[in-house]
Amino acid sequence: MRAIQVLGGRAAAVVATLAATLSAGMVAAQDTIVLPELPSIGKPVERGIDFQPAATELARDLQWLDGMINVIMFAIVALVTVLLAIIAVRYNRNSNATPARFTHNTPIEVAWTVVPILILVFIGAFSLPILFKQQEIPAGDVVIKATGYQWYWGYEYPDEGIAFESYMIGSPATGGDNRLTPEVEAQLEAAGYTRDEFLLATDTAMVVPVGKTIVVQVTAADVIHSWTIPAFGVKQDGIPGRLAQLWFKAEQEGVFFGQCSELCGIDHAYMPITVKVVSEEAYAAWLEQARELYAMDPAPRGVTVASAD
Ligand SMILES: [Cu+2]
Repeated sequence: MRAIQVLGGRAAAVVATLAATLSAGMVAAQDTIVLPELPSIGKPVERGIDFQPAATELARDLQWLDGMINVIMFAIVALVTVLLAIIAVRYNRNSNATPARFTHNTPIEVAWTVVPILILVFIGAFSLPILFKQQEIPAGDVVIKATGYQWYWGYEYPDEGIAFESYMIGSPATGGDNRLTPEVEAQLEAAGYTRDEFLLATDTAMVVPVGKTIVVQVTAADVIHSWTIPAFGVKQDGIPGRLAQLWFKAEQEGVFFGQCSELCGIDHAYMPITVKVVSEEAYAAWLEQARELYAMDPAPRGVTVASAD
C-alpha cells in the first residue's frame, strides 16, 4: 500500500529523499527516511550472559534489583550448603552414634519463620517501588501504538497521523525466506546493519527522541504477541482487544533491538523490534518526512485511538 501511495503522489518526495540517501552513502531497504548514523547498543552479544547495557532508568533499576537479590540468594545457598556439610560431618553414624531424639525447638522454629519474612519484606521494599515505577504510566511526550501481527509489528503515532509496518529484513515481506542469504546480507548492509544483526533488524524502525518520555500502547490484531526492548527494561504482552501501556525514557542515542516475546505462531522468531533513539533535531526531521511517507489512512476506522494524556 505504501508503494502505491508513493507511486501515486509522492514521487517528488521520494526523489528528494533518494538524493539525500545517496549523498549520505547509505540506502535503506524499504525505509527511505535517512537517519544519522547511530551506534548499535541494545543487542545480544556473542557468549553474553549478562544484561544488555541499561539505556533507561527503568532498566538500571531492575538490573540493580537483580544484582541485590542475587546477593541474597547466593548468601542463602552458601548458608544452607555450609549447614548441610556441618551436619553431614558431625552428625553421621560414625561420629555421633546415639542421636538426640527431640522433634521440636521453638526458638529455631520462630527464627526460621521470622528471618525469611524479614528477607521477603526487605526485597519487597525495594522491588515494589521499581514495579510501580514501570506500571505507573506518565504523560508521554510521544505516544506510539504498537500492534502485533502474525508476524510483524505495526506502529502508529496517533498524534502525528503516522502509521507504518516493520518487517524483519530477510522476511518474505522484504523478499526473503527468513534465511541469511547473500542478498539479505546486502539488504542489511544497505540499511546500515551488520550481518550479525540478522533476525533483529527491521526494514523500518520505531523512531523516538532521546531524553523524552515515550508511552507505547501495546496491542495485537490476531494472537497474543509481546513487545520488548531489553535495554530499556520494558516488556508488555499485546493482547487482541486490549490496550496495555508501557513507558520509557531512553538516555542515549542508538539502535536498540528486541524480539516478539510471546510464542505467536510459526514465524514468531522472525518478528523483531528495532527502535532508533535519535536527537530531537533528527526526530523532528524524521517526523516531517514520516508524515509524508507514512501518512495514516484518513478513512474512518470506527475506532478511536486512546491517548495517554
Ligand atoms: Cu509474536
